[in-house]
Amino acid sequence: MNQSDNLVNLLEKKEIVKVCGAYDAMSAKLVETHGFDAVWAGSFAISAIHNVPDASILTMTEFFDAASNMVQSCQIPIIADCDTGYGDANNVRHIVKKYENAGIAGICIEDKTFPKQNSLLKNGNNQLLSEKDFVAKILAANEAKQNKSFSIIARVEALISGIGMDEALKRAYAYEKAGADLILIHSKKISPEEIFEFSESWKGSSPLVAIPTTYYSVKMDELISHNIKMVIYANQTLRAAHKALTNLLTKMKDANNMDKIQNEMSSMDEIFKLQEMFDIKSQEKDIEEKLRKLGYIS
Ligand code: SPV
Ligand code: MG
Repeated sequence: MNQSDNLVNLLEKKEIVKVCGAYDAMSAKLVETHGFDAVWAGSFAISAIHNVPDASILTMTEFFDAASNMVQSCQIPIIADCDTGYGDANNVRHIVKKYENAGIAGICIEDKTFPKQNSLLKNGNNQLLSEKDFVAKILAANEAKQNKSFSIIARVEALISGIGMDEALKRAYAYEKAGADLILIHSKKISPEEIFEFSESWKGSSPLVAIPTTYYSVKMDELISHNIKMVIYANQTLRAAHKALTNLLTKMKDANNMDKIQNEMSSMDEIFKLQEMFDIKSQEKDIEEKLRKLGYIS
């Protein structure tokens, strides 16, 4: 079964699909080994590891490469955050083909203008694209996908831009009608109230997605009882990695030896295990055996 089908199955079977953000193949693998359902290849985290702003600075190619590397290292679905779709409906048509062919399970596009800025930036630019132009992107995405399971997530930024609940709902219905498979309703409030108000008003059939970064105290059972079908923990892994490195480097800089930092790092063996270094030996043996059978080794 391909990963698009897998993601659709998860949405059908699970009360809530738990997605965790990653920024490269290793962090994606760790997300998988810790039991999450899917990986979010987020633009904030991927921009951060290139040390550039999450402001449409990296190109589609760089985001695509990051998500593709995750596909190579994982068995669980990868959901690619494609910002505004890197252009207009023509660009979206192209990325759907490219991402679907690469084994990515689905893409998320948001209804802001290009270049976008991260939605959680204080005083950031959150100008909305017209509903019509975003609907055109969703229509193009739908036409381009080969497998109907490939998920098109339409991200509604009306609450982020401050334009209000009515506009958020109106747009969500329009995006569903145009063929969006899921609706991501984003908020930068510290309480989940506006997300719950949205989900209680929502009469559409597309599952709802939430990213509780600012309203992090929200409980899983509250999300479930408020009709949220997918939760994305978008950037915690990136922020934890940043903090761990900062702490370690602070200690290392003035240390006379490395005794005190040993407990702050994973062992070489743990990394060897993750990167399947131990398999190299058995693979070499296997090839040796085959070479012997072919008469190259006596
Ligand atoms: C991301 O993780 O890149 C997102 C979510 O798009 S947010 O940072 O909240 O905009
Ligand atoms: Mg993003």
